[in-house]
Amino acid sequence: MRVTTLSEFIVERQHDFPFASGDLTRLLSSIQLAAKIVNREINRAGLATHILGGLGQENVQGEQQMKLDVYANDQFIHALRSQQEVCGIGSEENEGFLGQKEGLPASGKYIVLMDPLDGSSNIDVNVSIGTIFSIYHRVSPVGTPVTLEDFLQPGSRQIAAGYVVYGSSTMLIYTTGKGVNGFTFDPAIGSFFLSHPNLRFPTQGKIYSINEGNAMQCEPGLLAYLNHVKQEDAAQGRPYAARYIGSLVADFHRNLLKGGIYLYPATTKAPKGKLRLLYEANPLAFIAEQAGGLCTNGRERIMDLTPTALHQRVPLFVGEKNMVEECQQFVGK
Ligand code: P6P
Repeated sequence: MRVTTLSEFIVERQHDFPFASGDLTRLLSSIQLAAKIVNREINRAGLATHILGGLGQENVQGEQQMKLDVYANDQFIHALRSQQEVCGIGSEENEGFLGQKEGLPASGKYIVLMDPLDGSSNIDVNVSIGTIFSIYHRVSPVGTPVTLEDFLQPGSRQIAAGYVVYGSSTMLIYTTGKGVNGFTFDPAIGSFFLSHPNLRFPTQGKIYSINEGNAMQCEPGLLAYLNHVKQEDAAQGRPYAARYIGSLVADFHRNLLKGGIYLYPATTKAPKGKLRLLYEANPLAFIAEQAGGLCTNGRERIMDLTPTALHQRVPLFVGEKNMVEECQQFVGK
């Protein structure tokens, strides 16, 4: 029997949204198209020197903007705008949200938050990178200009979230609140195929992912946890394995498939953590919980937090349920 394509899967599952008139289907399909286009450029990046290396300018985060960052941002914005379902976009690459001034229709029912190319500093060393996206119904009336309030919704109100990991193969993983499904891209056919149906964390993970170079800047409880995971205890599967790629989507994806926890705690240099609540923590939290895992900021459930700013940072503890609960015994006290 032929394997289901992502396009077929999206249409098959649209009955999960009894009131949707196919608009979420069209929205997800536009994300799929942009992912294919970005994937092609990433694969050519080694050859297409015009697209490698920095633009010599900084993005709103003050980070060196790689040309592929800008290219990916443009492609996702263009694809989302063309479907006319989205009234607003918040992106890591744009200081303010995009709305009707940028050609998005006030008639759109959805807003999208995205990190179009996370981990882009890894591009020129050929390490896997990713796109992360998060979708909400707007809260302001359809037909009116999109507002900041539409973007500052708690993660628990997401209607869909996903990521693309551009690695040895390119995969798109997403949830609409009915489980997590993974699709692998076949470049020979130009389609994503359902390769990882109903993804769930393995029951007891053994991998921990953290930049241990920051350990001396973290709270004592975290140092105690990092000591704990290194202690020999065969019954509990310790010492755990340290795995850290430095590319959030790649680290998260490996931990989802193999069983692990990803930690980016508050440090003295980054007192609110480094990662972004709206377009990194919340979408990964939605996926993690749908896959049987947990996601906190060390104290509270990430998806319960009410955002106050588009680019706000949070500490991130995300992964297999038992590992996050074990870590919580040490941190956040
Ligand atoms: P550090 C990449 O810049 C990123 O945003 C994530 O993809 C990654 O997990 C993290 O930062 C790495 O940060 O401080 O360990 O280099």
